[in-house]
Amino acid sequence: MTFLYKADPARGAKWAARFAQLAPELPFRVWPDIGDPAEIRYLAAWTPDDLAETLPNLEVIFSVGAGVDQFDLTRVPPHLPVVRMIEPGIVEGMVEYVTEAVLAVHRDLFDYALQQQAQVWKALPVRAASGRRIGVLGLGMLGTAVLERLRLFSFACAGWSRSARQIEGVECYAGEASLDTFLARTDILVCLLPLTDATRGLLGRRVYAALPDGASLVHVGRGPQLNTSDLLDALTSGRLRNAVLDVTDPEPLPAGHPLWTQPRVRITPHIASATRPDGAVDAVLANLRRHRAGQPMHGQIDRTRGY
Ligand code: NDP
Ligand code: OXD
Repeated sequence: MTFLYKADPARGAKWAARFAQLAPELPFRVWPDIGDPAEIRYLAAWTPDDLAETLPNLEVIFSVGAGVDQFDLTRVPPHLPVVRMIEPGIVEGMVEYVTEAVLAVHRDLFDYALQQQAQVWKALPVRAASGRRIGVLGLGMLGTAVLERLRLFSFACAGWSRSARQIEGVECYAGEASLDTFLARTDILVCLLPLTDATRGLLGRRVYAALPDGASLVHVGRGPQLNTSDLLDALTSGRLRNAVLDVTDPEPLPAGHPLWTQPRVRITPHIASATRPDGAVDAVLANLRRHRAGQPMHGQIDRTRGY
């Protein structure tokens, strides 16, 4: 019975050390050194490629990330549970990133960066946080944690999800029919949706048109949710004021892409948050204990929903 890891090898070495410490009885291998394929019961991967089809005794596949959209689920036999990563490091990193981005927009740091380039010393009016409306697309593990932190600054917080949610201090909207109402009350829109057929291209003309004039975007979901040419149009026309993009389509964003030189766009290379190896191994081992006890694992995805 072996655990196979197939993702970044440097992180793999850290997983191996934690496994050796906490589960020495479970042999741990890093792809491509897979040993006897029949021995592999558990796989953790960013992209499993053909492994789910070719390992005869595989019982569970773990994603090393919070999302599973990078998996080709048509190549994962239907009986295999697919489990995404739920561990505290991902949440902490995302809360830090989005809080900084929202505060940067709120406190006009894009404007001050432009003023600095032009050597202009000019104070802009300060708006109270309670008068700034934050809207988060996606009220899952990450969207909820981000809103819980943003509420502490007294921002007017709202969120949108597929099914109805209740979060203290957050105006919750659910379903397609409420999207325009949610957008119309949002000054800073944060995207924390998983990539599915329903969310691909969602951040496009229709969303930008429904936001108030001069709204800003913080995109930390997945690149293909963003319609880049609609975003460029919205920024050029002034409909959207600023965009903070941690994810783009394609990734990496190629040199010469027009987004690189937009004065009101800030780009980071998909680093908003990352799984931390120790937390990841702890989460995986806890799930293996649940799996062996016949209990549901935390983060098992629903393939019909795609997340
Ligand atoms: P969850 O699965 O916990 O939450 C997803 C949320 O999105 C849920 O509230 C869900 O609604 C909502 N949702 C899904 N589809 C729709 C839809 N069609 N319409 C409305 N709401 C929808 O995910 P996480 O919070 O853990 O992560 C979200 C995403 O963040 C990940 O999938 C990944 O793409 C991205 N991510 C980005 C990182 C980065 O570094 N940039 C790092 C980690 C994650 P409901 O509550 O009804 O199910
Ligand atoms: C993730 C990511 O899904 O890194 O964890 O984007």
